[in-house]
Amino acid sequence: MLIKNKKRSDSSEFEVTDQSVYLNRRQFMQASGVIALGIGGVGTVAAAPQKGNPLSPPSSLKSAFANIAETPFGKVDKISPYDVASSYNNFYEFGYGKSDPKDKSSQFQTTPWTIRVEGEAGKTGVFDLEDIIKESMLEERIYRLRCVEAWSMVIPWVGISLATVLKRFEPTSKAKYVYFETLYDPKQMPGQRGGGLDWPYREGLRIDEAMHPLALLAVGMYGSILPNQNGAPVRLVLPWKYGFKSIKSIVKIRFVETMPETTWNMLAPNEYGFYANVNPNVDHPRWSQAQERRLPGGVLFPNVIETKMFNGYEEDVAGLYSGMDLKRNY
Ligand SMILES: Nc1nc2c(c(=O)[nH]1)N[C@H]1C(S)=C(S)[C@@H](COP(=O)(O)O)O[C@H]1N2
Ligand SMILES: [Mo]
Repeated sequence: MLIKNKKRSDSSEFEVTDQSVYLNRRQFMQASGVIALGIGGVGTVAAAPQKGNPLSPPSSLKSAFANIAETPFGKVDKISPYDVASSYNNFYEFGYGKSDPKDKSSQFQTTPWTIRVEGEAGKTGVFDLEDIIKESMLEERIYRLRCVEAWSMVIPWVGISLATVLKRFEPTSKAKYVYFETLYDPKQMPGQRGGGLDWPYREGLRIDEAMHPLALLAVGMYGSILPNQNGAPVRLVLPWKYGFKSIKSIVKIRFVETMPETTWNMLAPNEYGFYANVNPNVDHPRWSQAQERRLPGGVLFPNVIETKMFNGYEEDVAGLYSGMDLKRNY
């Protein structure tokens, strides 16, 4: 992961319109009593597209996306415009440039989609993503996303608590970790036709991290389904960890007893740890992690801010790591 100064992010072409549309819509719905505040509050949304997201859910998911519960997560942050979140991406399966994922993923097939569940669990097998989604109400969570490359965004995700989904598979007492895998399909994913990363992309979490209430299994953003470049149709979102832990386009979940191999850790263990918790006090060997560029930013307004411990979620997640040396377990 090299830091590239892409012109795309340094221009004023990222308009603030989406942001104001988003907030106005929300304020309007709150004022009119259509959506309630607080956990369990339910937004009834007439029809996609919503909030700057031009995509519509497939007909089988229309009702799921029409009933997205609002949550108190992230009300303080200014949401990044949809155009930025869906055009400045890391998804190496579609190329290494920031605009490659958007440019090269338009034909990516995401329906039907199944997830294979394996390992230390009572219920294993192949599950339809649609069935997984339909068993729970979708909720919205506005989270900060901090890439290890020192840029960040604020994204309103739509999904289901990861714990809720994992518990349905009834992990056994031997399930100390959870391993995730992205689709391997070089025909559809041009980046997989070459080297670079050891495909498929792999990630993993300690089971208590995976069960933490902040961990989200996301199937949408900005009120509708995920664009392909953001990891359609299903991905992790772990806001206290560097972005690379939030694995996209998941096809496999395996409950395991020992710490699994993960893509970036295998590639460069001295640069990317298994934990990868956002930590301004532990620099990457090649750059500082003390600050970040909050996108969108330009030449005149680089929008550099201080990076916070655990990306600002310290109160929520510090307990997961009590007694651990975070300089060693980076
Ligand atoms: N399968 C897969 N998942 C991935 C990546 C990837 O290259 N392949 N990139 C990661 C990185 S480095 C980041 S910062 C986030 C970016 O998510 P976004 O494009 O939705 O902002 O996805 C993560 N998940
Ligand atoms: Mo990243």
